[in-house]
Amino acid sequence: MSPKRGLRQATYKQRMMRQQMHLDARHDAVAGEQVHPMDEMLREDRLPHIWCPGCGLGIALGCFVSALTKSDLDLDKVAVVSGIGCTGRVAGYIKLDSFHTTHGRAIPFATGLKLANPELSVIVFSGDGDLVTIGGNHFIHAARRNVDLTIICVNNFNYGMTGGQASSTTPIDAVTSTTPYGNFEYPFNVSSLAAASGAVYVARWTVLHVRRLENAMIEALQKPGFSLVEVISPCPTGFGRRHGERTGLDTMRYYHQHGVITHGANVHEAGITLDGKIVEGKFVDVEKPTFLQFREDGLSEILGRNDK
Ligand SMILES: Cc1ncc(C[n+]2csc(CCOP(=O)(O)OP(=O)(O)O)c2C)c(N)n1
Ligand code: SF4
Ligand SMILES: [Mg+2]
Repeated sequence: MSPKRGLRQATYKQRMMRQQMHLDARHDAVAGEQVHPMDEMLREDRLPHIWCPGCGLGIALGCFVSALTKSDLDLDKVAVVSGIGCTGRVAGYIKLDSFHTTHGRAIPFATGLKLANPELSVIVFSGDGDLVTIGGNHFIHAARRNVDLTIICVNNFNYGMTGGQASSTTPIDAVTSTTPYGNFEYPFNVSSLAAASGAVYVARWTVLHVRRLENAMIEALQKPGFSLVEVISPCPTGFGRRHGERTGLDTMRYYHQHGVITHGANVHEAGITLDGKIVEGKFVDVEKPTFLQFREDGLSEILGRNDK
Protein backbone atom coordinates (compact mmCIF):
# COMPACT_ATOMS: atom_id res chain seq x y z
CA MET A 1 0.00 0.00 0.00
CA SER A 2 1.35 3.41 -0.84
CA PRO A 3 0.33 6.63 0.90
CA LYS A 4 -1.69 9.28 -0.89
CA ARG A 5 0.43 11.63 -2.93
CA GLY A 6 2.25 14.13 -0.76
CA LEU A 7 1.38 12.37 2.46
CA ARG A 8 3.87 10.70 4.75
CA GLN A 9 2.76 7.34 6.03
CA ALA A 10 3.07 6.94 9.81
CA THR A 11 3.63 3.63 11.49
CA TYR A 12 0.84 2.11 13.51
CA LYS A 13 2.70 2.99 16.71
CA GLN A 14 3.05 6.63 15.66
CA ARG A 15 -0.63 6.81 14.85
CA MET A 16 -1.57 5.35 18.23
CA MET A 17 0.71 7.85 20.00
CA ARG A 18 -0.82 10.68 18.06
CA GLN A 19 -4.31 9.64 19.04
CA GLN A 20 -3.31 9.26 22.69
CA MET A 21 -1.74 12.75 22.71
CA HIS A 22 -4.90 14.12 21.17
CA LEU A 23 -7.02 12.45 23.85
CA ASP A 24 -4.72 13.58 26.69
CA ALA A 25 -4.83 17.17 25.46
CA ARG A 26 -8.59 17.07 25.29
CA HIS A 27 -8.79 15.53 28.71
CA ASP A 28 -6.58 18.26 30.19
CA ALA A 29 -8.65 20.95 28.53
CA VAL A 30 -11.85 19.88 30.13
CA ALA A 31 -10.59 18.31 33.34
CA GLY A 32 -13.46 17.42 35.58
CA GLU A 33 -15.94 17.33 32.72
CA GLN A 34 -16.98 13.99 31.29
CA VAL A 35 -15.83 13.82 27.69
CA HIS A 36 -16.45 11.23 25.05
CA PRO A 37 -13.38 10.51 22.91
CA MET A 38 -15.37 11.18 19.74
CA ASP A 39 -16.77 14.52 20.93
CA GLU A 40 -14.41 16.55 18.84
CA MET A 41 -15.32 14.74 15.64
CA LEU A 42 -19.10 14.82 15.97
CA ARG A 43 -21.64 17.61 15.70
CA GLU A 44 -23.14 17.31 19.14
CA ASP A 45 -25.92 19.72 18.27
CA ARG A 46 -27.24 17.10 15.82
CA LEU A 47 -27.51 14.42 18.51
CA PRO A 48 -29.36 12.31 19.46
CA HIS A 49 -29.03 10.55 16.13
CA ILE A 50 -31.95 9.03 14.24
CA TRP A 51 -30.65 5.45 14.15
CA CYS A 52 -32.65 2.57 15.63
CA PRO A 53 -31.46 0.51 18.61
CA GLY A 54 -29.28 -2.32 17.32
CA CYS A 55 -28.45 -0.56 14.04
CA GLY A 56 -24.85 -1.12 12.89
CA LEU A 57 -24.38 2.44 11.70
CA GLY A 58 -23.07 3.75 15.02
CA ILE A 59 -20.30 1.16 14.93
CA ALA A 60 -19.47 1.96 11.32
CA LEU A 61 -19.28 5.67 12.17
CA GLY A 62 -17.16 4.93 15.26
CA CYS A 63 -14.67 2.98 13.15
CA PHE A 64 -14.63 5.76 10.57
CA VAL A 65 -13.95 8.50 13.12
CA SER A 66 -11.21 6.41 14.68
CA ALA A 67 -9.68 5.66 11.27
CA LEU A 68 -9.67 9.35 10.36
CA THR A 69 -8.00 10.27 13.65
CA LYS A 70 -5.33 7.62 13.24
CA SER A 71 -4.69 8.26 9.55
CA ASP A 72 -2.24 10.84 8.28
CA LEU A 73 -4.90 12.91 6.58
CA ASP A 74 -4.99 16.63 7.26
CA LEU A 75 -8.56 16.88 8.56
CA ASP A 76 -8.81 20.45 7.29
CA LYS A 77 -8.49 19.01 3.81
CA VAL A 78 -11.01 16.22 4.15
CA ALA A 79 -14.52 16.32 2.71
CA VAL A 80 -17.17 13.73 3.53
CA VAL A 81 -20.04 13.26 1.09
CA SER A 82 -23.18 11.19 1.64
CA GLY A 83 -26.31 10.54 -0.34
CA ILE A 84 -29.75 9.90 1.14
CA GLY A 85 -30.65 7.13 3.58
CA CYS A 86 -29.95 6.18 7.18
CA THR A 87 -26.30 5.77 6.21
CA GLY A 88 -26.38 9.13 4.47
CA ARG A 89 -26.90 10.80 7.84
CA VAL A 90 -23.21 10.34 8.55
CA ALA A 91 -22.39 13.51 6.62
CA GLY A 92 -24.60 15.45 9.03
CA TYR A 93 -23.10 13.96 12.19
CA ILE A 94 -19.41 14.26 11.44
CA LYS A 95 -17.71 17.53 12.33
CA LEU A 96 -15.71 18.01 9.13
CA ASP A 97 -16.54 19.68 5.83
CA SER A 98 -19.39 17.44 4.85
CA PHE A 99 -22.18 17.34 2.29
CA HIS A 100 -25.53 15.57 2.41
CA THR A 101 -26.36 15.36 -1.28
CA THR A 102 -29.27 13.94 -3.28
CA HIS A 103 -30.14 10.25 -3.54
CA GLY A 104 -27.63 8.33 -5.67
CA ARG A 105 -25.57 11.42 -6.46
CA ALA A 106 -22.89 11.36 -3.77
CA ILE A 107 -20.22 10.06 -6.16
CA PRO A 108 -20.67 12.68 -8.92
CA PHE A 109 -20.73 15.38 -6.23
CA ALA A 110 -17.55 13.97 -4.71
CA THR A 111 -15.93 13.67 -8.15
CA GLY A 112 -16.61 17.36 -8.74
CA LEU A 113 -15.01 18.28 -5.42
CA LYS A 114 -11.92 16.23 -6.18
CA LEU A 115 -11.47 17.55 -9.71
CA ALA A 116 -11.97 21.16 -8.62
CA ASN A 117 -9.60 20.82 -5.66
CA PRO A 118 -7.23 17.88 -6.04
CA GLU A 119 -5.66 18.63 -2.65
CA LEU A 120 -8.78 17.40 -0.89
CA SER A 121 -9.16 13.87 0.40
CA VAL A 122 -12.73 13.10 -0.58
CA ILE A 123 -14.66 10.33 1.14
CA VAL A 124 -18.10 9.07 0.20
CA PHE A 125 -20.02 7.40 3.03
CA SER A 126 -23.37 6.01 1.92
CA GLY A 127 -25.66 2.99 1.69
CA ASP A 128 -26.17 0.12 -0.74
CA GLY A 129 -29.38 1.68 -2.05
CA ASP A 130 -27.73 5.01 -2.62
CA LEU A 131 -24.40 3.86 -4.05
CA VAL A 132 -25.08 0.73 -6.08
CA THR A 133 -28.82 0.84 -6.72
CA ILE A 134 -30.04 4.32 -7.73
CA GLY A 135 -26.41 5.50 -7.96
CA GLY A 136 -24.96 2.37 -9.54
CA ASN A 137 -23.94 3.98 -12.79
CA HIS A 138 -21.88 6.66 -11.03
CA PHE A 139 -20.23 3.99 -8.90
CA ILE A 140 -18.98 1.90 -11.82
CA HIS A 141 -17.80 4.86 -13.86
CA ALA A 142 -15.89 6.50 -11.01
CA ALA A 143 -14.19 3.13 -10.43
CA ARG A 144 -13.51 2.75 -14.15
CA ARG A 145 -11.86 6.17 -14.24
CA ASN A 146 -10.00 5.48 -11.00
CA VAL A 147 -11.12 8.78 -9.51
CA ASP A 148 -9.22 9.30 -6.26
CA LEU A 149 -12.13 8.72 -3.85
CA THR A 150 -12.56 6.57 -0.75
CA ILE A 151 -15.96 4.91 -0.81
CA ILE A 152 -17.43 3.46 2.37
CA CYS A 153 -20.56 1.56 1.43
CA VAL A 154 -22.70 0.33 4.30
CA ASN A 155 -24.51 -2.69 2.94
CA ASN A 156 -27.53 -3.66 5.03
CA PHE A 157 -29.20 -5.34 2.03
CA ASN A 158 -32.18 -2.99 1.87
CA TYR A 159 -33.49 0.57 1.81
CA GLY A 160 -33.55 0.93 5.57
CA MET A 161 -34.73 4.51 5.79
CA THR A 162 -37.84 4.20 3.66
CA GLY A 163 -39.30 1.02 5.12
CA GLY A 164 -37.16 -1.94 4.16
CA GLN A 165 -37.64 -2.16 0.41
CA ALA A 166 -35.42 -4.47 -1.67
CA SER A 167 -32.26 -2.94 -3.08
CA SER A 168 -29.81 -4.24 -5.67
CA THR A 169 -27.91 -6.10 -2.92
CA THR A 170 -30.91 -7.90 -1.39
CA PRO A 171 -30.09 -11.62 -1.44
CA ILE A 172 -32.24 -14.07 -3.41
CA ASP A 173 -35.26 -15.31 -1.38
CA ALA A 174 -35.01 -12.46 1.14
CA VAL A 175 -38.35 -11.11 2.30
CA THR A 176 -38.59 -7.34 2.23
CA SER A 177 -41.48 -4.90 2.16
CA THR A 178 -41.42 -5.02 -1.67
CA THR A 179 -40.67 -8.76 -1.95
CA PRO A 180 -43.22 -10.35 0.40
CA TYR A 181 -42.75 -13.79 -1.23
CA GLY A 182 -38.98 -13.48 -1.33
CA ASN A 183 -36.63 -11.73 -3.73
CA PHE A 184 -36.38 -13.16 -7.25
CA GLU A 185 -33.70 -10.76 -8.53
CA TYR A 186 -30.00 -11.66 -8.67
CA PRO A 187 -28.17 -9.25 -6.37
CA PHE A 188 -24.97 -7.29 -6.88
CA ASN A 189 -21.89 -8.39 -5.03
CA VAL A 190 -20.70 -4.84 -4.21
CA SER A 191 -17.03 -5.74 -3.79
CA SER A 192 -17.00 -7.71 -7.02
CA LEU A 193 -18.69 -4.85 -8.87
CA ALA A 194 -16.03 -2.41 -7.67
CA ALA A 195 -13.18 -4.78 -8.53
CA ALA A 196 -14.55 -5.54 -11.99
CA SER A 197 -15.04 -1.83 -12.66
CA GLY A 198 -11.41 -0.97 -11.86
CA ALA A 199 -11.13 -0.18 -8.14
CA VAL A 200 -7.56 -0.32 -6.83
CA TYR A 201 -8.51 -1.24 -3.25
CA VAL A 202 -11.45 -3.40 -2.17
CA ALA A 203 -12.14 -4.80 1.28
CA ARG A 204 -15.21 -6.13 3.05
CA TRP A 205 -15.80 -6.38 6.80
CA THR A 206 -18.82 -6.76 9.03
CA VAL A 207 -19.31 -4.32 11.90
CA LEU A 208 -18.48 -7.18 14.26
CA HIS A 209 -14.81 -6.97 13.21
CA VAL A 210 -14.19 -3.43 14.40
CA ARG A 211 -10.40 -3.42 14.46
CA ARG A 212 -10.14 -4.96 11.03
CA LEU A 213 -12.79 -2.64 9.69
CA GLU A 214 -10.99 0.38 11.12
CA ASN A 215 -7.66 -0.76 9.65
CA ALA A 216 -9.27 -1.30 6.25
CA MET A 217 -10.66 2.24 6.43
CA ILE A 218 -7.20 3.61 7.25
CA GLU A 219 -5.72 1.76 4.28
CA ALA A 220 -8.48 2.92 1.96
CA LEU A 221 -8.16 6.52 3.14
CA GLN A 222 -4.47 6.51 2.31
CA LYS A 223 -4.72 4.67 -0.99
CA PRO A 224 -4.57 6.85 -4.10
CA GLY A 225 -7.38 5.99 -6.51
CA PHE A 226 -10.85 4.53 -6.20
CA SER A 227 -10.97 2.49 -3.01
CA LEU A 228 -13.95 0.70 -1.53
CA VAL A 229 -14.67 -0.60 1.95
CA GLU A 230 -17.90 -2.59 1.96
CA VAL A 231 -19.31 -2.60 5.49
CA ILE A 232 -21.82 -5.35 6.23
CA SER A 233 -24.14 -3.98 8.87
CA PRO A 234 -27.33 -4.98 10.73
CA CYS A 235 -30.62 -3.27 9.98
CA PRO A 236 -32.96 -4.99 12.45
CA THR A 237 -35.85 -2.66 11.64
CA GLY A 238 -35.90 -2.99 7.86
CA PHE A 239 -34.26 -6.33 7.21
CA GLY A 240 -33.19 -8.47 10.18
CA ARG A 241 -36.58 -8.85 11.84
CA ARG A 242 -37.92 -10.44 8.66
CA HIS A 243 -35.17 -13.09 8.81
CA GLY A 244 -35.18 -14.28 12.39
CA GLU A 245 -32.82 -11.50 13.55
CA ARG A 246 -35.08 -9.32 15.63
CA THR A 247 -32.21 -7.44 17.25
CA GLY A 248 -28.87 -6.15 16.08
CA LEU A 249 -27.26 -8.60 18.47
CA ASP A 250 -28.89 -11.51 16.63
CA THR A 251 -27.28 -10.30 13.41
CA MET A 252 -23.93 -9.87 15.14
CA ARG A 253 -24.21 -13.52 16.23
CA TYR A 254 -24.86 -14.45 12.61
CA TYR A 255 -21.70 -12.56 11.57
CA HIS A 256 -19.76 -14.37 14.26
CA GLN A 257 -20.95 -17.76 13.03
CA HIS A 258 -20.85 -17.11 9.29
CA GLY A 259 -17.98 -14.65 8.79
CA VAL A 260 -15.02 -16.26 7.06
CA ILE A 261 -11.86 -14.17 6.82
CA THR A 262 -10.09 -14.91 3.53
CA HIS A 263 -7.67 -12.21 2.41
CA GLY A 264 -7.10 -12.35 -1.33
CA ALA A 265 -10.22 -14.45 -1.93
CA ASN A 266 -11.62 -14.42 -5.44
CA VAL A 267 -13.99 -11.53 -4.88
CA HIS A 268 -16.23 -12.58 -7.76
CA GLU A 269 -16.99 -15.80 -5.95
CA ALA A 270 -17.63 -14.06 -2.65
CA GLY A 271 -21.28 -13.18 -3.17
CA ILE A 272 -23.53 -12.98 -0.12
CA THR A 273 -26.54 -15.27 0.23
CA LEU A 274 -29.33 -15.24 2.77
CA ASP A 275 -28.06 -18.10 4.93
CA GLY A 276 -24.51 -18.60 3.70
CA LYS A 277 -21.09 -17.56 4.82
CA ILE A 278 -19.86 -13.99 4.54
CA VAL A 279 -16.39 -13.90 3.03
CA GLU A 280 -14.45 -10.98 4.51
CA GLY A 281 -10.99 -9.56 4.02
CA LYS A 282 -8.91 -7.48 1.68
CA PHE A 283 -9.66 -8.58 -1.86
CA VAL A 284 -7.86 -6.05 -4.05
CA ASP A 285 -4.84 -3.79 -3.46
CA VAL A 286 -3.14 -2.79 -6.71
CA GLU A 287 -1.36 0.26 -8.07
CA LYS A 288 -2.67 2.29 -11.01
CA PRO A 289 -2.42 6.02 -11.84
CA THR A 290 -5.43 7.95 -10.64
CA PHE A 291 -7.64 9.70 -13.20
CA LEU A 292 -6.03 13.09 -12.52
CA GLN A 293 -2.50 11.69 -12.61
CA PHE A 294 -3.13 9.76 -15.80
CA ARG A 295 -4.65 12.77 -17.51
CA GLU A 296 -1.89 15.11 -16.34
CA ASP A 297 0.86 12.77 -17.53
CA GLY A 298 -0.89 12.11 -20.84
CA LEU A 299 -1.49 15.79 -21.59
CA SER A 300 2.06 16.73 -20.63
CA GLU A 301 3.38 14.18 -23.08
CA ILE A 302 1.04 15.09 -25.94
CA LEU A 303 1.24 18.85 -25.51
CA GLY A 304 4.91 18.80 -24.62
CA ARG A 305 4.48 20.72 -21.42
CA ASN A 306 5.00 19.98 -17.81
CA ASP A 307 2.46 21.61 -15.48
CA LYS A 308 3.68 19.75 -12.41
C1 LIG B 1 -34.67 10.48 -6.05
C2 LIG B 1 -35.12 9.81 -4.78
N1 LIG B 1 -35.74 8.62 -4.86
C3 LIG B 1 -36.12 7.98 -3.72
C4 LIG B 1 -35.89 8.56 -2.50
C5 LIG B 1 -36.35 7.87 -1.25
N2 LIG B 1 -35.27 7.25 -0.52
C6 LIG B 1 -34.67 7.87 0.52
S1 LIG B 1 -33.48 6.95 1.24
C7 LIG B 1 -33.76 5.68 0.15
C8 LIG B 1 -33.02 4.38 0.25
C9 LIG B 1 -31.72 4.43 0.97
O1 LIG B 1 -31.16 3.16 1.03
P1 LIG B 1 -29.66 2.95 1.43
O2 LIG B 1 -28.79 3.82 0.63
O3 LIG B 1 -29.37 1.50 1.36
O4 LIG B 1 -29.57 3.52 2.91
P2 LIG B 1 -30.03 2.89 4.31
O5 LIG B 1 -31.24 3.65 4.70
O6 LIG B 1 -30.32 1.43 4.09
O7 LIG B 1 -28.85 3.12 5.17
C10 LIG B 1 -34.77 5.99 -0.75
C11 LIG B 1 -35.25 5.09 -1.82
C12 LIG B 1 -35.24 9.82 -2.48
N3 LIG B 1 -34.95 10.42 -1.30
N4 LIG B 1 -34.88 10.41 -3.61
S1 SF4 C 1 -33.92 1.49 9.52
FE1 SF4 C 1 -32.21 0.06 9.60
S2 SF4 C 1 -30.43 1.21 8.77
FE2 SF4 C 1 -32.03 2.68 9.33
S3 SF4 C 1 -31.51 3.32 11.41
FE3 SF4 C 1 -33.04 1.66 11.57
S4 SF4 C 1 -31.80 -0.20 11.79
FE4 SF4 C 1 -30.42 1.41 11.01
MG1 LIG D 1 -29.24 0.05 2.82
